[in-house]
Amino acid sequence: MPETASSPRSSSRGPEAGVSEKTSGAWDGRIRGAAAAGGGGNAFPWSNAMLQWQRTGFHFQPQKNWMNDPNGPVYYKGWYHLFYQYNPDAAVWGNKIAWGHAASRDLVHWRHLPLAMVPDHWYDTNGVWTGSATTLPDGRLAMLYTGSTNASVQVQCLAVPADDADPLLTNWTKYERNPVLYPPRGIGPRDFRDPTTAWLDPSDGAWRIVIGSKDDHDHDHAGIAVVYRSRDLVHFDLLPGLLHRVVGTGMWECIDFYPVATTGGVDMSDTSIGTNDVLHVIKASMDDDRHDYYALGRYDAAANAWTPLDAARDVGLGLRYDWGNFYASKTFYDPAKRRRVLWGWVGEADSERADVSKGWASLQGVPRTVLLDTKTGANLLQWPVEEVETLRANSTDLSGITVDHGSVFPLDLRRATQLDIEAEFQLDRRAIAAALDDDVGYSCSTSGGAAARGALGPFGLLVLADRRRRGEQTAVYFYVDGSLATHFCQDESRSSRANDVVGSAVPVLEDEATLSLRVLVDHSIVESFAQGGRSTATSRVYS
Ligand code: DQQ
Repeated sequence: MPETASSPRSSSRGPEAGVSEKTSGAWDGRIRGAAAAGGGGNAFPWSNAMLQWQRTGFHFQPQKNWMNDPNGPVYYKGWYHLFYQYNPDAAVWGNKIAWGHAASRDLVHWRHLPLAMVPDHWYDTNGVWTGSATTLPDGRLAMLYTGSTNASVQVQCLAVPADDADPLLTNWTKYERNPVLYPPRGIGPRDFRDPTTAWLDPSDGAWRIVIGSKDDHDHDHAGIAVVYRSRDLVHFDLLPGLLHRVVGTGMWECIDFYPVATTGGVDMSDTSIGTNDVLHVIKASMDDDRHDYYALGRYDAAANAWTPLDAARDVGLGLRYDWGNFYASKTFYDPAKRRRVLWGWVGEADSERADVSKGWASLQGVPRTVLLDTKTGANLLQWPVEEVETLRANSTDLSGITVDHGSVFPLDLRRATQLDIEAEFQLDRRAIAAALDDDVGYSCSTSGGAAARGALGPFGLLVLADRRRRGEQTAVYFYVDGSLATHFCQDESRSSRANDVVGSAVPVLEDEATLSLRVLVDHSIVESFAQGGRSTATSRVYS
């Protein structure tokens, strides 16, 4: 870690950076870090100046108040649009949730725009909830979203831009005959929300959408995904059966469903492309544990069914987008750069009182490019969109650093509050042998975090580290256990109110000689990507 961010609350605070004192094992690695210039310009009049430093530079956040899920991300006439769940009145979630709106040319610099939709009809008076954008064959847009009605029934509604010629999509018109979909028989009126982007099924040229719910008829607490067919996004027919169902997972919010190329190509135009050379991802946001789980599988459109590649890693049982704070995410296809881009909501880990005090709550993670990892064939790769690299204002390269068992390597670099760090670690052969002799299994969450020592781990980086403030630090590290499984973890216990150690095992192939990390630090967020994006962890940090 070449530089570290520290709180500007005290200008005398001396930042420190380095490999953890608790680090064990030996590695020889290269570290490259760049201080990001960032968006800056935080002109909002703070209700609490002491908390101002927590505002981010390059992670999206509204100018004030509460935000949650990303909604309807889309590229339109040269602009990226991000809509989001927003409370215009307070820094807490409320029953008058509207759609905030911002637009960008590059996914990094954002222009805040007027609210796109507010709760102003009986069918969404309790909230204009989450929805998705669909680009029609002629280039126009349609937005499907969930309305929470005056009786708190969840219904699906349609809206379109008031002026298709406006690239900023400033005004939206709700369909006059909303809602277009009511909860079907057998589904709870409050368990039917968050329609996906629609795709055209090649077999009949009609649209399909997925909506999440839960099914507790057999007391098995199953999460489910239902599919509707429509010719006009106004009239919908429920398809027989379920796209998928997983016992024990509860309500599925914010389902995402999209193809990834098995050939490694990036041009995954949309879900309409058919099933050759693709796998399909189902992502569900689990209301029970508030994490985003995904699984890879095969989609049989004719049978209206999706089957996981690996039943042991079905939706909700195995893979997560992020092992930290990341929820209600949504992807969109970017036709300008022929890539799929993921947004995810990063909530606060502090108290509601602190949020009210600082006058805002929540961030979005950096937009991430999503691809199938064709080397493993078993997971996705997530990586910050390339535009993030344009923020690198200056950089420092360090290489050939050797850190022995238990040592710390302080990186005496300039102070910065925004960092983009890339680090590579090469393991020492003797340490590998010692790990085999010495070690047993490991779990990020239960094995003692960065404070525990094994033969080959933890080793990694300390960010937002300040030795003078009682060891304030966030450890981003690897741990190789006795079966040589590699774990990627982020220890929040000395920096965040959440007090967790988050992470998971990360696949490392036999021919891979190095372990790699990319860590984005942006004032009060640490967002980390391990081994090229096979695993990620996002933490909110409050020193
Ligand atoms: N947030 C929205 C819902 C969604 C939930 C309401 C997920 O549509 O299910 O703000 O965070």
